[in-house]
Amino acid sequence: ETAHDAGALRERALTTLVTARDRTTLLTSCVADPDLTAQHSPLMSPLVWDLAHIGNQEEQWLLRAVAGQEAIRPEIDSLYDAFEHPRADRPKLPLLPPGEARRYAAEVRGRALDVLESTAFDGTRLTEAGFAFGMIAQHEQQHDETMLITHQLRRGPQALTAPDPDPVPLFTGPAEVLVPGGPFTMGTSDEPWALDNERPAHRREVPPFFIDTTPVTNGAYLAFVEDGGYDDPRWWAPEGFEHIRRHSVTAPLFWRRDGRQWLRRRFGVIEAVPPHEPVMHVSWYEADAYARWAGRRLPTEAEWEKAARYDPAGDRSMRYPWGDADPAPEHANLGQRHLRPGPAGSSPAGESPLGVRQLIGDVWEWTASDFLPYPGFRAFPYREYSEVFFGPGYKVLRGGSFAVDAVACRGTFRNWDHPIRRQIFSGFRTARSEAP
Ligand code: AVJ
Ligand code: FE
Repeated sequence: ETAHDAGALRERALTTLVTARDRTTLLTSCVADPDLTAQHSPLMSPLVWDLAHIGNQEEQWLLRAVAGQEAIRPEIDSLYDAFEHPRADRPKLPLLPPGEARRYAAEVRGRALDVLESTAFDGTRLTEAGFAFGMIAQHEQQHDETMLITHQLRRGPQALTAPDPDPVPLFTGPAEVLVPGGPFTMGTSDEPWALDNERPAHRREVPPFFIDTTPVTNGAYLAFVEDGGYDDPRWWAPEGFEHIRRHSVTAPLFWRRDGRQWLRRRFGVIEAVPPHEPVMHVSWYEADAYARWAGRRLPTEAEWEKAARYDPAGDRSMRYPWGDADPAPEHANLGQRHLRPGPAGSSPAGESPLGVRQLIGDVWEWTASDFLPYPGFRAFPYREYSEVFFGPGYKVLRGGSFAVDAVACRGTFRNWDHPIRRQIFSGFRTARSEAP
């Protein structure tokens, strides 16, 4: 690489690390310290665990793996190993208290910025194009989204505020678009900070299909609820129906019926469910059931990516629906600029060549697919990022939510979770095969 490239990469790495830390600081200072150590939900870690885990991962990868430094506090590694302690057990661990966790993360960061200054970006696979720095910035942003989920689950008064997305005219475009059949390139081999599960690029044959122009809205989902959708086993995968019965699930998480109105709790504030906003906090089972009720189905992961990346004019896959440019605010609702998705039809500048909207940002979108490796997959740099999760226990989500930062979001980015999960910022859109 030329000195210019290295300088630009170093600048980008610095900016993304600083952006992530500013967000982490906001999420861990907008409530009092006792709220950082509290268990707000057995589904989540105490916020102070995420904070020190962010620092510990940064120490392991940037200080130890890249720079060969000795551990600062080797005794804490196992406390912050996500595989050693389930989330529900973490409040009982001898965690670093908030002040110590902040000091630890700050010390690691200070050293990491020194490492960034002195590391060449063309050495090992870990440092090539600044990968380790990009991976750590993405890791911190992913935990920032996790912490935002914890804030949503937290009881008590509002701690976070943000302006609402701009209002948009009611979307009156076509409800679905046809994606032509044929092969396209899925995944990537040349996106420098793409994670292991997005690699390598490979050709996929995708038969023609229709996909919703926008995510499914609260209003559309409410019709399913009011039609008795949660009481009718015809719409549900059997294990999904059993799950909603056992746990008395009758509507999206955080929704409550109040007479003839539906209310929801959103970051400590009760509001009427907004009909034109994408539905959120539904499980894969709920998304799958809605789609069947509507006479449709969830898109496969390959269909989703083709809708998001395929440019018929150039017969190629782009980085994002709008092209190859990094996301700007007009393209997508990302980065916790707002604390909710935009109404259906938002961000016209971000639409795909085929006219599909809001593929990136707003809500994560469940796909029909299990989380599986692409042909030629190689775990990098550690098996526990992706490989140990491959299999039928996890469904793939695509596109990112309003809570995802641009550094951790692209047309190839893959997220995954158990099909019962719904505390995440999850929505969906539906598809159907073109009639033969
Ligand atoms: C990709 C969002 C499923 O949060 O479990 C964070 C990301 N991996 N630390 C998760 C991750 C290790 C991961 N997800
Ligand atoms: Fe992590």
